[in-house]
Amino acid sequence: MAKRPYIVGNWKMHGTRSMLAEARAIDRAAERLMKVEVALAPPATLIHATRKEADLIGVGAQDCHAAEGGAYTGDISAAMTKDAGAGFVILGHSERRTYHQETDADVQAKAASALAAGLNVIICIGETEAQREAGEAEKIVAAQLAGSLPQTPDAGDRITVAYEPVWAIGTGKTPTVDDVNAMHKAIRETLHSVYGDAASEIRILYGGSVNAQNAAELLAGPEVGGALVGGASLSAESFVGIVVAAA
Ligand code: G2H
Repeated sequence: MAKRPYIVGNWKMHGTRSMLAEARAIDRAAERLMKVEVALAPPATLIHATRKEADLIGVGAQDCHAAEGGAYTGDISAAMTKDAGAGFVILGHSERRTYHQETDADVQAKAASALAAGLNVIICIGETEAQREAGEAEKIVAAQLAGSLPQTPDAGDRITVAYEPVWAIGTGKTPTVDDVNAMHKAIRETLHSVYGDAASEIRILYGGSVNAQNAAELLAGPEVGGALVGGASLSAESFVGIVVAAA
């Protein structure tokens, strides 16, 4: 059976406890919209409280460390993330790759650690504007994906991929629907080459300036399994609009 569309809110470095009202409202809407799998990734400081406030939606983290534990001041392991109430973790977001110099190998190690700790993973990949203009987008994304995927084919049903063109993140610019479809088809091919049949289980999300107005169009492609949403996930009203568009 085909999986439900998956709509994930990535709050990035936004939110204190006052934002829990938005999580509650999103949870209530999810109850009406069971055709869609809805999740939020608040900052680490709010994972536990969000899990307590929201019964129905998935709650996840935006990063974890690859090591099981040790002298890594300020970092949080996958097991700690799970213990805080997360069911999944977003890994390899372009903001982590840019501001924390995360490599594909780092993302792969984090993904292996997260799966071992019992977390599902959302692995992010995407090309820059210069790479797209040079006609290299599919090649770059395929290489990023192959280097970032954990070597665990039996975990296909616990892995999600998010295609987020770097130039579309928080900019209000989006690729054409045809470009999204072409990229998702290419990503599916890479997944099959790495995981074989298990790749069919993996949902491929689109991320980058998704909002309630453009969601229906961006989500309509045959290989688009949902959306990873940043700015528009910060208010329940706009995020629920995207969930409605996906239903
Ligand atoms: C892309 C996305 C969420 P936004 O980073 O991961 O953010 O929807 O604000 O472009």
